[in-house]
Amino acid sequence: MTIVRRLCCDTLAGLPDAVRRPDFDPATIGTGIVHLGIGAFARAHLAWYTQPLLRDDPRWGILGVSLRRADTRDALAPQDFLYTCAERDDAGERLTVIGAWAGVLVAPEAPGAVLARLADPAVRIVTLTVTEKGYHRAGASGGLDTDDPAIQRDLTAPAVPRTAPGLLVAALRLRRAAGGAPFTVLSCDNLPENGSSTRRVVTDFANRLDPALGRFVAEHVAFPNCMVDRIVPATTETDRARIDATLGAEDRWPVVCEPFAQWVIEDRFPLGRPAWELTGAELVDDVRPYEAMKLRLLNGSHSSIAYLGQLAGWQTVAEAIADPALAAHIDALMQEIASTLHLPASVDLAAYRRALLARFANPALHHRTAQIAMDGSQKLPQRLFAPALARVTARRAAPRIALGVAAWLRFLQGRSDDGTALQVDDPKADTLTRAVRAAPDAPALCNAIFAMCDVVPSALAESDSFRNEVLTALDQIATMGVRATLAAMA
Ligand code: CS2
Repeated sequence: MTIVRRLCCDTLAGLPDAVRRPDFDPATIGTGIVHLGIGAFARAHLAWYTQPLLRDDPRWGILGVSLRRADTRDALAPQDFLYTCAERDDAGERLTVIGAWAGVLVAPEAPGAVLARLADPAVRIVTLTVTEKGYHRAGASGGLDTDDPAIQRDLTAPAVPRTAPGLLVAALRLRRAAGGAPFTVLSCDNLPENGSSTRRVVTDFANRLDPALGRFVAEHVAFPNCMVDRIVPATTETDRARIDATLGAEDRWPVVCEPFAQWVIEDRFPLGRPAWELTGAELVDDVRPYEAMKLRLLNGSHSSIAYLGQLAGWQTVAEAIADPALAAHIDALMQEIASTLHLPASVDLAAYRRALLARFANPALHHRTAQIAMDGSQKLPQRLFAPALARVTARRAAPRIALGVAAWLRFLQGRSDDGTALQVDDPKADTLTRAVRAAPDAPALCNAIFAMCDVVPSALAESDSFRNEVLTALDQIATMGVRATLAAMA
């Protein structure tokens, strides 16, 4: 019988020399940050930026909180919360063992323990990656969705919350009652003005419970905006097996990502922050221009590739972008979107676009189009509808954005170009699917989805020119399929 060594503090010293590892004892770090939603992205981004600072300042260790499942805690606890971050491209793979996590709690199992940690004055920042839907916003730019059953539940049982807004408010209430300073809330999700959006839902939630608490949140809690970027596809069994072979030890929960990473943060942390500028983060006064650039160019392209790819049968982003007509379309899409951005002179937009095309082509990442296609109703407002509206307002055509939107509508119909069934995974899946089924033809489909003003801004829905561009694209995809449509546009 072979005895497999498991990655943990005891086996760390025996790993191959090429594997980078913490230069501090992971067992001794404190908890200065609590992170809500410990998915692959935070493990490859927040932790990767924070780890190199922990030797000099071990107070900034991170406590992870899962809002739903126990799988991350169950995999990481026997590993002393260590795991491998594998940065991959065609030049190879660089492994770093991350030891920045002080532990992982599972909120549904132990809401009291999570609140107790959030109330601890040593915790100075709460970071979040709970995905777009985890904020429970009413529509793209709106406040808290009080019709959402999860929010209604938390409002009636605020001491044992399950949602991110509910947890933040319960914790802030405890800190206020104890006379302590509130933590800073740092959203690391791909929302427009992610800090301000979080502030809005948290303040709304607090106001509903107690207007004095609402005022406290509005006046005393900092919600800096930030732009996060790193492509981190879901880890596969093949990734795990390859990483185990290199480590010579078993790691049940590694993350795989590209070498590139970017983090632009507004420097508003009343209780202090780790010296993230030393590990490559850019601290700025106003993050909005960077955020719009990233959400529209990277994520807007990603969503377009995802829906076109799902229809055309391209399973991964790299496979899709290897098609010259798709690559030409994405390049043209980025040019169309670029005119909607207002960037500081220091940003070289042409270089940014070129770099994106190279990042999408990374052959070592298996970033599934199906993964990116999830939650379109939550993603498209900031990725495609916002730049489309900016084009329409400037009286300019937006055929490339319209093609991405048409691909989404077609995707919602649930069949690829060769008839394969497609899975619509979206918090609004029921409403979307019902609207699609009830629509007898393409104009009716477009009308039904454009009438959802919590998804499509009404000013855009009212634009005949944009609607016609989407209908033209829908017609082309329906008659020729995605590959021929792209070829005809190239
Ligand atoms: C992707 C993002 O899944 C998605 O919707 O577009 O996760 C993307 O990979 C990251 O935002 C890159 O920073």
